[in-house]
Amino acid sequence: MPTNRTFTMIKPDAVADGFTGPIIQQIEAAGFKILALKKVQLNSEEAGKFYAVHAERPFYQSLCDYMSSGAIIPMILEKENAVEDFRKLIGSTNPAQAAEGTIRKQFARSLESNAIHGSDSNENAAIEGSFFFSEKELI
Ligand code: IDP
Ligand code: MG
Repeated sequence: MPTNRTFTMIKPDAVADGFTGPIIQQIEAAGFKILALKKVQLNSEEAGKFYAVHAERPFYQSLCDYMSSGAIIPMILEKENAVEDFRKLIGSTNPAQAAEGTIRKQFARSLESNAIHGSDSNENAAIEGSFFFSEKELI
């Protein structure tokens, strides 16, 4: 994936809470173009694969249960400096510490149920994007 792309998922809490529309509105208003988007539900094994990098962390099992508990909206986004700018838009992992106006501050329930994912590097954006989408699905 080129360096002007990032990968995101609206997580089960935010989808269930009816925040899909407001979150996508803020993503587009911030200048990101949606190249690919779908609604899916992972099973716990798939969630475990996606978060394999966190397998040794104490919250791993709970994170996999949460991420497979309901629908998610994965997307591939395009913008100059996409990875860094998107991490700024979503805010800190813990919504209690996220800056005012960030997506996590506005829409997240908790540290675990924090509304949205954003890739942390160009390399991970490519890996995570290809977990959900093939090149021909990017328009
Ligand atoms: P990030 O999503 O901001 O990159 P990571 O450290 O990569 O944060 O953690 C991945 C996800 O795992 C977080 O978005 C959150 O859903 C969950 N998580 C992170 N730290 C904790 C924790 O201490 N307790 C419970 N869940 C956590
Ligand atoms: Mg992360």
